[in-house]
Amino acid sequence: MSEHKTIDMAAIQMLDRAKEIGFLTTFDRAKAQEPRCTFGNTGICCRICLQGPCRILPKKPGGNKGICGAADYTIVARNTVRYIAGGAAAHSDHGREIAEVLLSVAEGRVHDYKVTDADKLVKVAKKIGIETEGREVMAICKDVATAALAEFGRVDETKELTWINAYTNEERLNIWRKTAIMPSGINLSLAKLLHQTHIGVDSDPVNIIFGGLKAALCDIDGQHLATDLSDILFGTGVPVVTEANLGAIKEDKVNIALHGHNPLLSQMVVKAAKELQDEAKAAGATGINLVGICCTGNEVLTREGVAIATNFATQELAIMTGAMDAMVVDVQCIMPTLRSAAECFHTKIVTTMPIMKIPGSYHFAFDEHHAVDSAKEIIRLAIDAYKNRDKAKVCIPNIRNKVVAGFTLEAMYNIFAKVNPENPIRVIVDAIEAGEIKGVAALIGCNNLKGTHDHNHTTIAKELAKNDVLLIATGCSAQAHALAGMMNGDAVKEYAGEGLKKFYARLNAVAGLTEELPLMFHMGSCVDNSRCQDLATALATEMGVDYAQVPYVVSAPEAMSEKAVAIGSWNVAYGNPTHVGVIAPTVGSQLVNDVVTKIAEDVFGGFFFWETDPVKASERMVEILEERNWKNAMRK
Ligand code: SF4
Ligand code: MSK
Repeated sequence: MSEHKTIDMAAIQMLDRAKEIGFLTTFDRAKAQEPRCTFGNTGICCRICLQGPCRILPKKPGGNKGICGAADYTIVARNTVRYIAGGAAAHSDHGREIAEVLLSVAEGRVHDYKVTDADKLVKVAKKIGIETEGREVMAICKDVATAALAEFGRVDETKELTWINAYTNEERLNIWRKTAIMPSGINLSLAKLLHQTHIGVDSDPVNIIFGGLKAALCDIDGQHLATDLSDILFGTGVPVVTEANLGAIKEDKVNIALHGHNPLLSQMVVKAAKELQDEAKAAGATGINLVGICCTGNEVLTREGVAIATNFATQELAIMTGAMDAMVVDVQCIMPTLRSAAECFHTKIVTTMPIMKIPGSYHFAFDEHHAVDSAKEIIRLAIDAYKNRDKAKVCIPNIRNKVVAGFTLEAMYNIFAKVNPENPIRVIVDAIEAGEIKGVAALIGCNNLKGTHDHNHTTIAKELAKNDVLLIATGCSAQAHALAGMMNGDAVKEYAGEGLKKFYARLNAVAGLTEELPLMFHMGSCVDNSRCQDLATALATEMGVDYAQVPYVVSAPEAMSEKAVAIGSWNVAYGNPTHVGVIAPTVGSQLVNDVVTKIAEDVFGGFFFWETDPVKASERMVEILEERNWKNAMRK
């Protein structure tokens, strides 16, 4: 029985199928890891040098420190910030790749890409201080791409990162300057953090954590430029209506899943699929059907309306349908076992990035000069695979839910502007001031099989909505809500409190959309957490208060990846209370745990809290929203 593993009925069907055919999924592997090692689980296992692993063994003489003398607080702090370094490297490298392509566009070196949203280009250029008046689009484009690339290699520590400097309120920047966490260059800060945490360097846990926060600010910088430049290249999303869950895979079509994070090639697959529909028909299918998994899925959902197949924990199960002809993966959150799952069927796994290969899969190296050609080759591979599909093995759960998504901040403002054309963000602030909604919660992050798949995500969303909290969502959290049928207007009727219902009714009356607004605004992929923070910045600015007084909370109900640690950390540095629904590996040191859950609030106004029970976590989030000090601060 698979019920306790996931709340997703389609996944339950596919887990039973996997069992029938003897394929061991991530759910089986998670079980095999129990019981967990207490040292690793609490963060007091150090493997930073070859003398290790060292564990903290307080009862043994000499065992209360590592061989080099590192205490529990040093080990826990180092382990934690190395997660941040990994996450920030992943997000910012994603941003750098987009910037490289944008520069190639500006210099006329590529033909498959172009500036799709010139308004966004000008908006970003103005924001980061690039002259736009009377200039050619391509000249502005070159300056923006060059400014983005300069974020990585800057070594002059008297300079500051351009993006966070431009998109963050001055008061907050001053807090970062005072605490010496304002970064100058992304590569420099990440290299310094790895240096700082090498054996025999920093043993001061607070200093190590502050080094980690500097890296976390590199993470949001890389995310923000990734979002901005992707919008410039591929367009800024507008509301779309589509569907989610494994029922979005179509028996009569050539099915291709787009999975990972970087939209550079997947956007080209979307383009090429439109052109090659006839080839699919010639092979006996009725056409090509694209579906998304993880954040590449969110990118093509937001801009192209591509349906969501599933999220992180259940990616292998998309193959268990027997109807997935190809899965195209780029970087991050891709399970190496996809290839073994594919071996049970006819599915082709296609890797596309030089740093991400899976033995035995097909590799089409991404090349910006021939991206559409590669995309076409990939689609033809899928069409060939379709011809070999064993119809007897096809078993697609008949579960799909309506999804209304595509809510970039610009798209949200377009709707709010129908109520308040001069000042769209006032629409949320008015609702908060009137007590109609208690505030805003950003539901973000991954799946973590230490709990039941998607249970924390969906329970927290329902509880907060019931308490009149306006919800925004990104990443696999957004996908969890979509899979569960909560990302549409019916969910507002079913789960929202009276205040939130009134708020939505007012917007629906003027929005002019074909569908009612959903229970949560899907703001995009993991890097699009930058859009969520821009919303928080707009609220702080409009309310005339510091971030730490805004009724805004963040929750990563099933956090898993290093990137999630980085995102949570910059949220805390911004002053945002941040819930994590798994126990973090900081608990092995009371000191470090107190720093991130208590002392952080004194310094930044933001803090972490760990709560695995989603109902208790929601209650705490509602309390936090009610405790936020915006009323007093606004009166001053
Ligand atoms: Fe052990 Fe110190 Fe090496 Fe860590 S750095 S593995 S605590 S000797
Ligand atoms: S994909 S980082 S599991 S959200 Fe962005 Fe999902 Fe987390 Fe990956």
